[in-house]
Amino acid sequence: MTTSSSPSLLVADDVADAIASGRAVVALETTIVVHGLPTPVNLEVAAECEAVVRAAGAVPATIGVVQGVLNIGMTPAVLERLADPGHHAAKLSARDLGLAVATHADGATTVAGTIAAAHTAGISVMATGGLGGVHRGAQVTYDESADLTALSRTPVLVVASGVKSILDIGATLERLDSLGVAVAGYRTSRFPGFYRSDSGFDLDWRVESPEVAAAAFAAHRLWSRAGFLLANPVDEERQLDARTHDDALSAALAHAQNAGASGKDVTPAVLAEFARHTAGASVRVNRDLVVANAALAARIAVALASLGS
Ligand code: PSU
Ligand code: MN
Repeated sequence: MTTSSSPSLLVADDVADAIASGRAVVALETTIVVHGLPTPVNLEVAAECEAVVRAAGAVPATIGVVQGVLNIGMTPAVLERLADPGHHAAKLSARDLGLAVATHADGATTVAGTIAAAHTAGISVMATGGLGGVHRGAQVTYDESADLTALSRTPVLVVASGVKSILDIGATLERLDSLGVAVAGYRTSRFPGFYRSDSGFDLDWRVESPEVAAAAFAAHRLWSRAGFLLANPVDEERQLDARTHDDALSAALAHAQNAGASGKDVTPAVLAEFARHTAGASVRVNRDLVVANAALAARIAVALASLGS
């Protein structure tokens, strides 16, 4: 059951109730489901994320645009329809939401699109796999994910396994610094590398518990309008081994370039080739880290709710 708050917005009843009573809610994105993971793993991961969020005592709010209506919380049937390749759902960053609504489009939200919608609805925690960032060669292409600028103006805590290893990680960390986004490692002093638990870059801050992460975010919000990136590394035993990772990375980057991928097609093209090159091993790691991030985000949302924040 869902309640229509306006003709272009549909907030699921359980999400609306939780927000109204100050209980924990975790926003989940849909780009990872529609454009990031292959079928049928994509829908399985989405269901697992919702399940681990509920198990931790929070309410999941999966966000996307369905026939021009921004859905905050959606049923598995609606998500399945959105993910159906026949529907050609668009990839929606924050700037695309108004256009998708006005043109009655179907679209999956990126981290940028998801936090814009979540914040407006009163949700302040989200989980994803890897945040978007500065692409390699951005000095020439200017390809820097709008996830970074969205985080710079949206006070939402995002749990991610760092940024995707296909990116220029050092440049991305510099941009997060310039943009005023708080960054901390969860039980690590090293920035995670998505498929690998350690990207090789140091972090200034680490937190050891969901309670401290929640307290840090609550304090951060007192004087900053920027977001907060909590970097949660994939389990070391579950990461992709270094050799497989590095081989797949060069192959995937070369493939995307030869295929002429540009703009919003770059990330999906590289991830798909990564999966092909590793015979699905990268998909298993991606699945593990996304589900772990959803579980951690839920514990932080619960801690934040108990702070009355
Ligand atoms: N995490 C994943 N897989 C993904 C993404 C995140 O494990 O596909 C998506 C998120 O929606 C993120 C987007 O916002 O990739 C970044 O896309 P781009 O580089 O085009 O900004
Ligand atoms: Mn881009």
